[in-house]
Amino acid sequence: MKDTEAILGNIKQNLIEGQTPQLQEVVQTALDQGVSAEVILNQGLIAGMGELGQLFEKKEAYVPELLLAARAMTAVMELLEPHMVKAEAETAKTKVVLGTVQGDIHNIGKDLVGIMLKGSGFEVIDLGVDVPPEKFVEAAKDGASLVGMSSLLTTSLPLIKTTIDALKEAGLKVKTMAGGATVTPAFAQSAGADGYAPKAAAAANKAKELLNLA
Ligand code: B1M
Repeated sequence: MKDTEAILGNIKQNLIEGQTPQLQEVVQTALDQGVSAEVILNQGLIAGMGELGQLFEKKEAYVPELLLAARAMTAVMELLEPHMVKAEAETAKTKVVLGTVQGDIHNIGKDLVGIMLKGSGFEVIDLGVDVPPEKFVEAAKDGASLVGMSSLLTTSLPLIKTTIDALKEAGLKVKTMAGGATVTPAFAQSAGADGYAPKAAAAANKAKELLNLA
């Protein structure tokens, strides 16, 4: 237990310092010692990102540090992904279009949602970041059952509604789901989203619920 706490502290520290090789090493050690990918992710990496976000707010960390941390996190997510992916037959071939809305380049939460959706067996079409509404619409036309939108900025929040409106105007009968640090359940509802999820794992469950696959 003490060892796990120490290792999680080490993970947080290396993430905050943006030390990619060291972070990869300590995450691999944690996995080898039997610490679950979920604990590493939630109590190590996401907790570390949260602390870094607070330092950024207090002007004790700056954009370059955030970028280094994001790069380190993306690198170790590759190590964690195989431990998080457990395909489930009932969702196979159900297509989900996913992206971070226009004006927003934060990708980590969206990538995690993608990993969890794939882990639940969905086929994920990841459009990346800064995705304009028309790109969501184009991708959704190709047989998607659900469109997932991520937003981390107050300034990009309105683009969730714009995107949902564009999907409706195109006559697409897809379900929609929104999430990300600035999205609240009330906002998601007011934007016309069919669903909201606070976390990546919850997003996979919500997707199944919305599509009656749960
Ligand atoms: Co930015 N940033 N950032 N940033 N950044 C935040 C979001 C901020 C809260 C920091 C702060 O001030 N405390 C703040 C936003 C404030 C606001 O608008 N209310 C902010 C700001 C202001 C900015 C800039 C404007 C800074 C500047 O340039 N002056 C700028 C904007 C750039 C742009 O997008 N146009 C900017 C830039 C950046 C970097 C590029 C440097 C970097 C991102 C790099 C990258 O993604 N590759 C960055 C980072 C790293 C952060 C913080 C520190 C961490 C974000 C993160 O990855 N979190 C962030 C502070 C914070 O969040 N505490 C911050 C970890 C991730 C796992 O969490 O994405 O929330 P999150 O995802 C969660 C859930 O929200 C959920 O699942 C995930 C986990 O389970 N979820 C979904 C996410 N998407 C979902 C979708 C779903 C369902 C659930 O359904 C579809």
